[in-house]
Parts: sequence; structure tokens; C-alpha cells
Amino acid sequence: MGNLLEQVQCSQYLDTDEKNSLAALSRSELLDGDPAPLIDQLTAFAAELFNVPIVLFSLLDAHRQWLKSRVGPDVEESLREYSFCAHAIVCDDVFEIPDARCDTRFANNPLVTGRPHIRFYAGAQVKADDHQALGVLCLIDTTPRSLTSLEKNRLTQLADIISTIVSPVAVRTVLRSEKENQFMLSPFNFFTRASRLLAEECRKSLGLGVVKLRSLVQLRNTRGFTFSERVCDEMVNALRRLSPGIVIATRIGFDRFCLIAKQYDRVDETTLNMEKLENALHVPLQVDGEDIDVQAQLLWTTSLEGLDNSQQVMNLIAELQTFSKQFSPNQRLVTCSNALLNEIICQEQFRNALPHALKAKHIYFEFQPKIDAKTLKIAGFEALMRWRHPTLGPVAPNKIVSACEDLGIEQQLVSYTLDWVFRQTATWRRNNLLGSRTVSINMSAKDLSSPLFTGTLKRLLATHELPGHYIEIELLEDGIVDNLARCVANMLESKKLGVVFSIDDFGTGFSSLSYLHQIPADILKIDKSFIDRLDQQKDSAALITAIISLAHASGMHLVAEGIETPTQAQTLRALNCDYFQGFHFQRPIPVAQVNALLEKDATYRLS
Ligand code: G
Ligand code: MN
Repeated sequence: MGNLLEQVQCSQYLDTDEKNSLAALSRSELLDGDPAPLIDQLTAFAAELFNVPIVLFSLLDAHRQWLKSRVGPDVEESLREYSFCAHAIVCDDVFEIPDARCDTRFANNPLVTGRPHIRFYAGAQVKADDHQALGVLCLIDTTPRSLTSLEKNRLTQLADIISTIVSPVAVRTVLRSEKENQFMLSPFNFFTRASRLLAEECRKSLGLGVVKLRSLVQLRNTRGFTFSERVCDEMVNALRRLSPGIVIATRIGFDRFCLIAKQYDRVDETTLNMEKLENALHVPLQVDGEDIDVQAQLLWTTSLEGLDNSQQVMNLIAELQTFSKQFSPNQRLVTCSNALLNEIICQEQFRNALPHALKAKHIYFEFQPKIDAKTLKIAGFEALMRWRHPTLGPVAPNKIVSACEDLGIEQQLVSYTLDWVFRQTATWRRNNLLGSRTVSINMSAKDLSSPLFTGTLKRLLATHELPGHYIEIELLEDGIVDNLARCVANMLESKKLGVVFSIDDFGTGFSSLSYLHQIPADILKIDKSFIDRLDQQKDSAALITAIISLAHASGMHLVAEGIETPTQAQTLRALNCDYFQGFHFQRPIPVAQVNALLEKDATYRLS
């Protein structure tokens, strides 16, 4: 170990971050320690989860890479010079090489050209107590592939679990308490015990909670790691003392615990244990005679019905953590209802069915007319995505979009959508039904910012022999700012083809006005929430008037969305709005009904 520290000090070529992580490594006394069977179980778990032949947990020092735990290769150490992990260890996100042969940094690497013939690599940092990276958990395959954002999250999560295991103090917490109170388990034991519990107990009577100690990171930064670990120890004691319902618990990250508890206390069948726990969490912890407020937040499910294996428990925790980001910091107890839990489980189910639905063309579109305010005739349609899952029923378009993002197939969905709608639009045009009407398609700013976007658009317009001016693209106001330059460049390129752009749900994003002039949009769609208020609130009309004159002054047209009453329609016409859309005129309808409307050139009525 002393050697290692010396090496760290004399290795001039390492940057400060790397030196720090080497120092952390030497402090953690892991290099020559016993191989941890727990980590072996986790790497085996990872190999199965990601379906890869090689999984390594490697530690790096100045010259070498030690394979602390491995599935696959039969070597224990290798040269740092050739190490993929040496790149991953300085990368805060998952370091991914989809195909090493196509990457100039690795194409000639002996591990790529020779055994084990690495093609795919993905590694996530394993961190020491003080958050210094000390090693990498990585997946390796001999064929090219890439991870979806969901899989990247899972890999990071597993690496975090290993961080917790290798962090000596945390290990001490778990081991000591595993002896003392039975319920505090290491993460791996937690997952295996969870699946056993799910098999044995009535799932309805069990709930799952995630406790986050919001002030812990700050405590570590101001008072030091040893102190923040003392706080965690006290938290464990408090969990044991205060909450009789907890069956098992584990630490799933630096500032987070996960637990499974019986829903009701045996003595008192009416008070939920989680509510008791929530109250208990707000009693300040006593650490060295000092009162510490850890600002605990508890997120919990009221039942584990529908889950039946440890994999699903892990998924649930991942989903809960994503879900918890939507809640404000001062919210202390967040209940994940049965409905929501069900949604999480369904999400998993339909996510799995989605690639097939795309292939089998089960996803289709309905169309909602957009009405010209002057003539009250149809000026165009908005295409709305529809999918009916065989058992779960209709799935909302935003869920389809986010699931595709999780699966990493969002580009496929974009092509599918454009292809479907262009084909239909071209058919109407060929049948002389379309006239000068336009068809609009919803796209996320993320899709529009993709370097592939304009290529796909051009190719599919050509395939269907459709001039671009029949197509309008509706962009959600939210998210445009993230990648403004690329988004705008793609918009300008598409506009050369005649494509028109509108900003959807205008008024719901908070920075709207400030960057509106930077976006080359032709149409604003005023969000339904403004229209809803028209009936009750006088100032709502004033606001809409302001938006309309602002838009007109910049040469844009206005669409009012979500019109449901004749009064709203009349007011909006008086306010000089250009187009109407909403249930008052027409709900979204399937193609056959659109054909009928176009054939008779329907005229709508205001009242
Ligand atoms: O965000 P965007 O404007 O793309 O949303 C369109 C959605 O709004 C569609 O799902 C459509 O069914 C729905 N919608 C359209 N008109 C109305 C309406 O008048 N009332 C309500 N509640 N929803 C509407
Ligand atoms: Mn829309």
C-alpha cells in the first residue's frame, strides 16, 4: 500500500483527479484485501441483467488495472496503458464505446485486435467514501451494441451499490447492523430477500419506501465524511427503534435507504406504518449530543402487488427514484399510490411490447381538425398518435415517446411517425381531398435537434412525393432551450422545403417570451389552460389579446387549442384569433371520418 502512495506521488503524468482517486484507492485498502463474495454476486447479476459475456469490477493504480471481480476473462490484472477503464474512471457519466473497431482510440488496442476481442464497452465509476472514483464497473461484449438511457441508469445504480459495499465505513454500518437488528442488509441480500418475501407474504400487506436524507451531502461537505457516517449510523438506529413495521432495509446510495415494511402495525390495524415512520423521521437525530436535522424525505408505495421478483423490485426502486425528482424539496412524504405503482409496472410491460408494436405497425394516428376562424372551414389537421395495448388499453402518446427514449429507439419512432403521416397526407392529396390544408405533427425539441432529423424528413417527403408545404411541425415550447442552436439550424433547413413550424402549448414554459424571437416559428398555439380561464377570469382575455398582438406583430398566426364551449369560440373570434381547435368543433377522429369531412367540405358553427 505504501508503494502505491509513492507511485501516486511520483506519477507526473496523472492529473489531479486521477491522483486523488489513486489516493482514495490506497486508503480503501481494497487492493490486497479479500475478494468480496458480495461483489462477485453483483457482477454475476450484471452479466445476466445486461446479457453480456464479460463484466468486470476493476481497480486502477498508476500502472496496472486489477480485476477485483470478474465474469468472463481468466486474468487478474492488465496494463493500464491498454485499459478501457482508465478512460471510464475519469468520466462522470457512463463511458460507452458502441464499437471499439470504429473508435480511433481503441481500434488498434491489443484487447480489440486480439483476445478477448472487445467490441462493446460501457463503464461506470465506483466511488470511495469521499466520492473519489477508485474503480470501474464495466460491461464488455464481443459484438457492437449500445446501452439505452434506462440501461445506463441501471449500470450506474449497480456501480453505486458496489461503491456502498466497498466503502469501508458503509460496510461497517451494514455488517454491524446486520448482526444487531436483522433488518439492515447489504444491497444484494436485500434484493434476494425481497424476492423471497414477495413469494411468501401477501404483497398487498407490504410497502416499499425510499428514504432520502436531503442534508447529508451538505453535512459531509461541511463536517466531514466521518461525521456524516455517524449521522447515517444514527439513522439506522432510528429506523430500527422507531419503526416496528420495517422488515428489511438497505443503503442504496450515499444519502438513501430503501426499505420494505408491513403496511399496518400489528397492534393498530388502522395506522399505516409508513405514516408512523414519516413522523419518526422528523425527530432530529442525536449525534454526539447534537441535534441534527437530516431533512428526510420518504417516498413509498402502498402495496407491492403485481411484483414478483427481485428484478422488478430493482426496477421499482429505479422508477421511484426518477419519479421522486418531480417532487419539490420541501415535500416530505410522497405516496406512490396503487394506481401509480400499477402504472410503473404497466410501463415496464408496455415498454417491452413497444418495439413489436412499431414493427407490426400497431401504432396509428387520429386527426383533429383545425378550423379557419373566418370561414369556419377545415384549414388543416393535427395528427395524434394512438396505440391500444392488447391488455393495458390505450397508451398516451407522451408515454410512448418517453418509453422510446428509455429504450433508445426514439429515432425509430420519429421515422415511423413521419412515414405514417406523410403517407396518409399524400393519399389525401392524390385523391384531391387535401386542397391547401396542412397536416401537423408533434415532435419533441430533442427529436428536432437530432443531426439525423432533416435527412429523415427529406428522405420521407421524397418517398411519398409530398411537397413540404403540406406539413407543419408542432414543437413543445418546453425543452427548446436545451439545444437552441441545433434546433434552430434544423428548423431553417426544413423550412427551405416549405415545412411550417408552430410552437405548441404556448404559455406553459416560463421563459417563453424571452427566447421566442430566436425561434423561426410561423404559428403559436395558445395553451388550453388560457382558453379554460376565458369563461371565468376577465384578465385571461387581456392576456390572450396581448399574446395575439405580439404574435401578429411578429408575423405569426394564432391557433387556440382546447376550445370546449361556444362562448370561448365567440370570444376568441372577437379577439382576432386565426384558427380554432377543440372538442367544441371536433374531437380527434380516425382516417375514415376525416375522409367523410373532406368529401363534404364541412363547415362548422361557432355556437
Ligand atoms: O399538446 P397538444 O396540443 O399536442 O395536445 C393535443 C391533445 O389535446 C390531444 O390528445 C387531444 O385529444 C387533446 N384535445 C384537443 N382538443 C381538446 C379539447 O377541447 N379539450 C380537451 N380536454 N382536450 C383536447
Ligand atoms: Mn400539438
